[in-house]
This record gives sequence, C-alpha cells and structure tokens, in this order.
Amino acid sequence: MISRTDLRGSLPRDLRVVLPRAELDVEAALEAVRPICEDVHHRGAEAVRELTARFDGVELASTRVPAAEITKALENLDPRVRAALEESIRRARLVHRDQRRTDVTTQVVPGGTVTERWVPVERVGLYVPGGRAVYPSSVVMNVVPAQEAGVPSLAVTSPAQKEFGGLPHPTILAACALLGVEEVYAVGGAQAVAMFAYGTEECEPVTMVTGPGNIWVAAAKRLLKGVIGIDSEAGPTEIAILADATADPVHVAADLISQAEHDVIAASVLVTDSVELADAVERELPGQVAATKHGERVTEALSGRQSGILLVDDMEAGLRVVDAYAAEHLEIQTADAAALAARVRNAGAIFVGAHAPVSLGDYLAGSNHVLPTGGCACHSSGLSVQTFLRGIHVVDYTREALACSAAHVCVLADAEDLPAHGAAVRARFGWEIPDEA
Ligand code: HSO
Ligand code: ZN
Repeated sequence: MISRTDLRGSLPRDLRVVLPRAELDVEAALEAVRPICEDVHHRGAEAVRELTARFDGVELASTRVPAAEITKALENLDPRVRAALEESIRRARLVHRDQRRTDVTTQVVPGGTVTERWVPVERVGLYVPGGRAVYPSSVVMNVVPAQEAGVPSLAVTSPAQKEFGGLPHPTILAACALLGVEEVYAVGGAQAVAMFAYGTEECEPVTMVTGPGNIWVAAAKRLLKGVIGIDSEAGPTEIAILADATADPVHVAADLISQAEHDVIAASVLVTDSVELADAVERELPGQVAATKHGERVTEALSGRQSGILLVDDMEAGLRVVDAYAAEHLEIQTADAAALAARVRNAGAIFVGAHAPVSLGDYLAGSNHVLPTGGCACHSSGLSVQTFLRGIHVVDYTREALACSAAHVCVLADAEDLPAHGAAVRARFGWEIPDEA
C-alpha cells in the first residue's frame, strides 16, 4: 500500500533526488486558461456566465449571489456545524489578531527618520473551491487574516453547483454569513480569477486573489500575477511525520490517511528511525483504509510515488530529511518532540507531539491551513495577516539631515555612473555638496 525507502547508511548530499514528490504541471495548463482569461477581459460578465454554463452546466442570471441566499444558507445550517465554525473563527481570530503589525519609526540620523507603515491591500478576492472539495474551513482561513489585516473590501467566489440551484455550496455561503462577508459570486475556475483580476459589470476588480483551487485556478493565478497579487500557488496537500519508536502506529496511520483523503495526488510521508514503527504502521494501514469512507482515493494517494515511508539512521538524519522535504504539514511524534520541533527549519506548519494531529490545524487549532506546498516551505510561509499588508517606507529628512548625507549619496551616485542622482541632492544646496554639519 505504501512504498518504503531505506536511507540508512549515508544520506545523499542532495536529498531531493530520493524524496518522494509529485510534479504538478501548471505550465501545461497555462495555454488552456489563456483564452478563458482573455475572453473575460474583453467581454466581462457575459463571458463569465457563458463559461459557467459551459464548465459547470449552470445558467446564471447574475454572477453575484443574492444577499437573501446567503442569509438563508445560514438559517438552514446544521447548528452543530454552526457552533464548530464559530469556534474555528474565534480561535483563528485570536491567533491572527496577534499577527497585526505596528508602524515602526527608526531615527537613522538626527532629523532623519524612516517609518515602516503597514497598509492593507485595498480589495481582496478569495477563491473557495467547489465540487469534490467543499471547504468552508478554507473560507475561515482566508477571510480571517484578511479581515484582521484590515482589508476594507472583500469578495468570495466559489463555483456554481448544479445540485444547489446554481449557487455555491450552502455551507460555504453560511460560512460567509458567519464571517460577515456579503459579496459572494457563484463563479469557479480560471474565469473566476479573471473576473477578479479584470473586473466585470457585476464585480469590481480586486488587487489581490488568494485561496486554493484546482490546476486551472493555479494556472490562472500564475498567468494574471502582476495584474493582481496572489498568495502562493496551492499544490496537492502533504503531510510528513517524523516519528521514533515511541510513536503510536495507530495515530501515525490515521494521520497519514487523513491527508491522503484530500486527493489521489496528496502526499503522505513517514520518516522514522524505527523499523518496528514502520512495520507496525504498514500493518495498521490496510484496516484503517478499509474502514474509511474514501478508501479508494486514500489507497491511490498512499501508493502513489509521492507517498512513502523513509527509514533513517537516527533523528539527526530524520531532521535533515524533513528539512529537505519542507512539508506543508510536519508532525513530530517523538520522545523529545518539542526540542526536535524547535530545530526544524523548513515546514509550513509544525504539529508537536501526540496530541496535535494535522486535522486539528485544518479546522480548529487557530493556526492557518493555507500553507506552502511542493517544497515551497523552504522560502515561503502560510497565509497570515502579513499576506494582506504592505510595508510602506516613509522617509522624512530635515535639511540638516540631508546635508550630512549628501557627500555619501554623491559618491555612490558617481560610483554607479548616475551623476543626476547626486545632482538631485546638490540642487538643494546651490549645486554644491554641503559641508557636513
Ligand atoms: N489539509 C488541507 C486543509 C483542509 N483540510 C481543509 C480539511 N479541510 C490543506 O492544508
Ligand atoms: Zn486536510
């Protein structure tokens, strides 16, 4: 069901060659989404409605979801789901509120200051997938940081669903209502990203699009980056578990299965120095997979080349492996989990010890579940308040402060053969370089 690679002995210098990982060919999808984006650019809402009819089989009267439908979805929401979503929102707000930044003013020289002023982006479009992946939790994870960052205008879009009368999934609408989001569109795929980027008669353009989606959404985000800002391109989800002999194989198997449930190309990787644990997990998997609802999908994901058990000599080697893998989610299930977790350099999020499964983070921990995939955790972080802020440097120098900077500016300008740069300073002092005060 799951492959095993023995990395004991010596680890190769470039670990990436032995690590399991699927390639997602977003480039190939670019050509398919280009005409869709151009169509929306030129024909606006009419093109969006036609594309929705073609791809989702839904004839939309308007791309915008009527306010009454959003209210109705909340009224009809199962009270238990409502309570869970409310708690998820509450915890996410606590964490993301603490991420807010304050402006900092630094006095560089007497009379010369630089202030970093944090300003939220003006308007954000959040993409929420539909179809097989109905994730109201992702509405929470996208909306909460944007709201806590102070984004003044926020719109959500999610594919029109035939079975729900051409509206997005009702739980997604209800989540929007709980979060106070009133502007929702029943549009999915590349056309949704283009609608946000270029705007239509029915939707004002946005400055930034965030949120996970399928390969067409990822391709449209890549194509339109520049017209809009984007968060990271979300690839298939991943879990890596670093575990030793003290880990419970039942928990480890359950956690590997939990993320494999997302997609046949999801990745579940166990890194361990214990052959006994590896054996026990392999023995445990078939029973749990047989009992789980999406067993077929899970089996395909676990047996794919993106998943596997990696045997290492010890936890030092394990750390090197998980750092090279840079997992979206990394669980540490070892005797000294907190100490080991503190040494990890590359991961989207780290789940420490026996009582922090990834699914807690997916829904309720308060952490964000929109995280870098495909190894991008070695250079990027997950969605946060920071994603929606820009730090603007405000430079404020007095005449005296400029005077004492002039000589250095002029020297550097000459060194770069850009004398007009120096002249712009000298112009303020009768074209001379002033004596330093
Ligand atoms: N594990 C997914 C998020 C998710 N799980 C949503 C369940 N619903 C990517 O972090
Ligand atoms: Zn998940």
